[in-house]
Amino acid sequence: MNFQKVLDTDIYALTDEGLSNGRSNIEVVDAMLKAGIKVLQYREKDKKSGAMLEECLQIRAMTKQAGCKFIVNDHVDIAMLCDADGVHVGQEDIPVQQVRQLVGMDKIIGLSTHSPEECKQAIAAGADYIGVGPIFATKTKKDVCAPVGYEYLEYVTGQHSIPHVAIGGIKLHNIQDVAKHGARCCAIVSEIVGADDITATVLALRKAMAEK
Ligand code: 3NM
Repeated sequence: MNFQKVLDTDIYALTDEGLSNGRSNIEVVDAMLKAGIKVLQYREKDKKSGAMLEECLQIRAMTKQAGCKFIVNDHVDIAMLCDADGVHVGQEDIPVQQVRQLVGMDKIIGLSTHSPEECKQAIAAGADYIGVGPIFATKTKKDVCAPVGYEYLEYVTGQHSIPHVAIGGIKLHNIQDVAKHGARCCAIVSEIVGADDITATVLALRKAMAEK
């Protein structure tokens, strides 16, 4: 698989039912797919594994039909059971090499990184792409480090060819600036799942990026 192609899209959408204004993940994903989202991550921190698996099986079927890559956050077992395209892990989760032992070469492994050191380690460990953030302050992720601003993003885009996705506090009002600083793909939670009109918001985000 050409993993660069995986992130060859403008918007990487993530779920968060708690921020979805009373809508279910399934409703939100349906709207995201109607807006043409091509990479989607299932990210839920407070649900039981059984409920997550059930949702992921449903989302897998929906994303497959829409030609959208499906990545599961943290849960390697759920990613494998629902035949997701990949799994995304954080610095304190199961290390990339061990995730690779479990999922093999055919699945995408993404790793969150927050510094040049973590970027280099991610490449050495064989991550297929990295998260670069938080670009701005965000309340969506608990215990996240201070914003890395554009400095770290520019380091990654300038020094490395690993596929990367900018994340953290990216909104309609700043996405164009993030793109101007080199991000080719932006990962977004609250601005999309919390929007009244999810489809219109995705289209507006996409337009802002394209007009950089
Ligand atoms: N990871 P929002 S920041 C899931 O920096 C996540 O690794 C981050 O949510 C990182 O778009 C973040 O609502 C939350 O700010 C992004």
